[in-house]
Amino acid sequence: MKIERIELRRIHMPYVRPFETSGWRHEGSDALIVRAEADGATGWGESPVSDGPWYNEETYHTALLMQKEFLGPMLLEADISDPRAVRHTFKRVRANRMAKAGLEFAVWDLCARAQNVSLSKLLGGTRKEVSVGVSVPIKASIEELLETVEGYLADGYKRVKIKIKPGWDITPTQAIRARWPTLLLQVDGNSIYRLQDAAHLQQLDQFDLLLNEQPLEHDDIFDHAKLAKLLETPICLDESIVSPDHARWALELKACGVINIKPSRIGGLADSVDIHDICQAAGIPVWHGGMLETGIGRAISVALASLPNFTLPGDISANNRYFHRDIVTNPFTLNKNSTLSVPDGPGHGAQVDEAFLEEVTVEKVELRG
Ligand code: OSB
Ligand code: MG
Repeated sequence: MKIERIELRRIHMPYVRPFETSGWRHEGSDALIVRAEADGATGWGESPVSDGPWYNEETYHTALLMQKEFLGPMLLEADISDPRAVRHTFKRVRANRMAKAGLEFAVWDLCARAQNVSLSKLLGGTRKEVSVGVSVPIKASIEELLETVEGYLADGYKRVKIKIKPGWDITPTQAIRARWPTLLLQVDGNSIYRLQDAAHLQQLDQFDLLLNEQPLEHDDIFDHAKLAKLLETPICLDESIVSPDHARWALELKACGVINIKPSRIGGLADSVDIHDICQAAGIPVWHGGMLETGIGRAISVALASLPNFTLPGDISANNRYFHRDIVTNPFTLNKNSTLSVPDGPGHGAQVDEAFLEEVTVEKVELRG
């Protein structure tokens, strides 16, 4: 099968609330939305990039440029009957994984729809529901943090992650733990600490956390292995794991006890499934991270998280935790047991609201085979 047409859009869509981490603050989504067409079928993907290279090296400018000048033309040349082969089509291009992922997702969706199967099924998913939690940004005060967490618990979320940084780590964690002694709780520093901070991070061990996510450098595995020996709380790697090889290296070095899988960070679903399998064989649990995706990326996440070794709750909250109005007509809603239901219709299942997508589009590029 050959792709005949690719449409790339940069959108801007405000979040319900600003999202702040140790390194950046965002008021809304600046994702790239990908539409791919072949033989009368359409597939949708998303590159959850932003205005700056804060999480990884990509931005909406670089990702759109890579898609327009290199990746899109390569895809239009390729035979796309097997979505697992897209990574080989893109192999000559170094890094730029979010740019690759948005296109690869659209091909998976297109192929699943063409075969009339769900994306979950095509990926090897086994679950009908996936467990989810909520990622809580850095707040201006402990009072505001506790109020926010209370709101999410009232919504039905049963696992909370808080963003931390020096000066906003021990105190907020302690405050949440004091108020909710048995809550499933974890922290994420987004690469703000150094190995010399080990003694400081040891203070978090007293709060019975599920994991401590990516404390050290975005590209580090070596120092995380040293830190892991000094902490009781399992280290979870996010930023550092960008390929199956990185996962293998991290496991061999014992740099982490858990891996966060985000298919956009890894450059696509095929490599994400490989990382899932590597971890499963090693007895290491994985969970599905999030990049505050729109309804398109969210449906892709839910499909991937339906694979068996996703045994910890994902950062895949319901659409209304992110957007008052999303670009899909069938948003996910939270089930009573803190889960989202896995769609069983063809493709990833997100029904795109094309009129609203047009309204939030800032820039549009068309490529033809
Ligand atoms: O580090 O997990 C992260 C959002 C943007 C970039 C990086 C991260 C996050 C989150 C949000 O934690 C997770 C979500 O999508 O709800
Ligand atoms: Mg993270």
